[in-house]
Amino acid sequence: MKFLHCADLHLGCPGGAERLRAFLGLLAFCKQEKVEVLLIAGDLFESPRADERTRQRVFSALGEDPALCVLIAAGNHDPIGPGTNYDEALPGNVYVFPRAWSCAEIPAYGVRVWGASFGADKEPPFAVVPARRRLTPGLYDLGVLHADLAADSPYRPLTPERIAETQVKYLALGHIHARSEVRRAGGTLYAYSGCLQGLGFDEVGEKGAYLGEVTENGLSLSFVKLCGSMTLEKTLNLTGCRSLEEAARLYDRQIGPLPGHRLLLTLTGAPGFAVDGAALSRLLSDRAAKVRVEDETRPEADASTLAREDTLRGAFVRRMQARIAQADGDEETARLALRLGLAAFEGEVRDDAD
Ligand SMILES: [Mn+2]
Repeated sequence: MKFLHCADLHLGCPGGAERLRAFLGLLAFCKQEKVEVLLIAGDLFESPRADERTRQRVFSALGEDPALCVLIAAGNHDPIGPGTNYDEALPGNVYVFPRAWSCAEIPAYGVRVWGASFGADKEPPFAVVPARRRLTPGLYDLGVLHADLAADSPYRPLTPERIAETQVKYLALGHIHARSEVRRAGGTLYAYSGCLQGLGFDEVGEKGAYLGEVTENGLSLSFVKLCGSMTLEKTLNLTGCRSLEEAARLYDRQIGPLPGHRLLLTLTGAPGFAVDGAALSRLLSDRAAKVRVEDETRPEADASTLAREDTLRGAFVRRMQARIAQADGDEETARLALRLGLAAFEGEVRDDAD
């Protein structure tokens, strides 16, 4: 039995066409990989009642393959209740959990899925795990829940102890947009899949879903990337650079183009010019779909100060200064060697290496 765990799709938000594309891509992946159970751990929609067009699009896509069982544990953005996204006739293969922790059995796939929905934009911790009597024996227990592992959270705080009490084999969590590794509490594995498609600079890296497969050997889990664009964090050390243009050339040599993605570039080191982050992001604007530059550079150290250091670097600077003094016409080359050497010290040699 194959299942896919996703969460926090936030469909129906302004500028969310890319999110809808990622969602449709996820359903295409389910079809291609013959996924049987899709667990959506909340915040499928951005709001309790998304616009008509988005809702129709989403539910008709979810209902397209009747062999795919879709189980939704609604979140704080899209709680269940009168007048909400889920208060209407849904496709027959789509099930939305009530507010209380309960289960849906799918004997055809040998699985039983436990879950609970948000009934409002906040939820207290869920109280009890119901006893399992009168349940069909031999089914594999999964869980799906929108919850927060922070103890004082208003969004259904959850502890590892409570997770263990659910006694499910895998608990699919939603709410936190950065995915977690798979962790264990008692006999239960659990993870946040993270959101499916990042939109801003604060949602960094690959986004996707957890793919699970249950065989006679047990459960295997792997993360699959399903997002379109990503925010990619890169660092550029500008020590030795004398101008913005030189910094842009260094970027092209060390990092290169990132078409379609968002570039979050942190500048470090001690450049020999006044860094203007906004001007550099304009200069690099065609290297990525969006560029943001964070300036963490520090003023260039004065060579005469460095020369007084009782370190390997100090010795290097003293020797290079002597060379510059003797250069006789080719001073520029010797100065460049000094700058590159200092950059190398920052990258590979500790200041206290002596
Ligand atoms: Mn949420």
